[in-house]
Amino acid sequence: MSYRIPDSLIAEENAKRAPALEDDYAALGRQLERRGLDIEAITAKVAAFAVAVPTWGVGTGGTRFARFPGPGEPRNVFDKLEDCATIHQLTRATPTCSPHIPWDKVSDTKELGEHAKALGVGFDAVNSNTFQDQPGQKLSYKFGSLTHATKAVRDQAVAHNIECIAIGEKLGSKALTVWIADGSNFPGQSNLDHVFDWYIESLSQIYASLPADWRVFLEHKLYEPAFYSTVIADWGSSLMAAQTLGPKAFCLVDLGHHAPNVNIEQIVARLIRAGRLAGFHFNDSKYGDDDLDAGSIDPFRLFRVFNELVDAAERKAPGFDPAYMLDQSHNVTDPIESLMVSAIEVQRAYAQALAVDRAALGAAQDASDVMLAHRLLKAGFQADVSPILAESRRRNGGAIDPVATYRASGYRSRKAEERPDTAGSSSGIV
Ligand code: RM4
Ligand code: MN
Ligand code: MN
Repeated sequence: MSYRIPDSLIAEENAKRAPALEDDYAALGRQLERRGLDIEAITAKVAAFAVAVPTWGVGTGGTRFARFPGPGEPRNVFDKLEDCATIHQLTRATPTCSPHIPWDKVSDTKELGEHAKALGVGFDAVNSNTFQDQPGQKLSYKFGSLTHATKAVRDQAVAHNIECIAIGEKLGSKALTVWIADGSNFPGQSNLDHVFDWYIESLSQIYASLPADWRVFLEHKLYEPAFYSTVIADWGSSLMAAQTLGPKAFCLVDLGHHAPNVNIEQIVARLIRAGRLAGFHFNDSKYGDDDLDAGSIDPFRLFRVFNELVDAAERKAPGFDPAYMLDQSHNVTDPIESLMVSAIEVQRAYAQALAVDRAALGAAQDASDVMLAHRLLKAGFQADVSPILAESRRRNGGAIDPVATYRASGYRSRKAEERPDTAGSSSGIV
């Protein structure tokens, strides 16, 4: 039987921290009340908020230069799900995980579903992978996949996506996320117009295979691995494709997939307006698609994104139902710690956005009172909502301090004993 953190340890750890939390929560409640905000209403919303974890995130990631795996790396998707379950056990913020096929492909999908069920985790969107060649694969994706100039390669990539849907159906997923690396490295390498036609042609076939209650998430990315042009490089291309495909196609925003300084929150606002926001892959970045931990570099940007989301939820924007997921690479930290902290940072941005006095903000905007509007928005960002996050975890049965509790449990060293064979691990993005 593999090690799980006992609930009694969480209770013991929480008992140590409860008096300070109660103090801080009461003080924050009074502070918010002076601004006309009800702490209990915010806590209830935060407690109901969930963000999915990517199965590939629990393995140590790396760069094109090296990967430095830590002890007790998950060796396969069964181990990965255990780690995902631990993240949820402590944070109560990550009830689902998002599989990547074929990285997580197993011979018996039913067994995988049962394993997840026993661990208390569900499945979020399934991610297809046509950006690598797999051992024994018939045709190569070196020059593209869904938009390859050769029809047989496009057909192979379409078939892979349809297989992902079939696997996802068995696991209880309701969405397919498609990110392709297709693009070009040299001007003249490909016809910028034809590749879009092929994208639509291939995606239409995938779309036709979607079960009635499924959605397809189109993920755009500016560059990398193609360095001159990428077929679905931006939200404009993504939206054109989604609108051409039909009502089950939505545009996914990965925070790392934009040019530096782009106003991502405005992109989010536009996609909400079009009724086509699929959701997010949260991470942070400094230079490009750095896949750094969500909220570690620019928490204010994360807050600004959530400001749009809370605004949309409050005005009941039609079709607004975003899926939240983390998508990042942990090169120098324990992935479990990184994912727990990142999930909390995403919740923090949400709580801060809920701590904006929206009626006052609207009035200041209507009166063109620039400084007041800015200060009202900033008041949400500047509120230290940590007690709300801790209290919502505690109420849901999680840890007041997930990282401290995780370290106290010795989970990682237990896994190092249980999972001796790390040499062949394929987890983590390299
Ligand atoms: C890509 C993109 C996809 C993810 C892969 C691993 O840059 O973000 O969502 O599946 O990385
Ligand atoms: Mn992504
Ligand atoms: Mn990415």
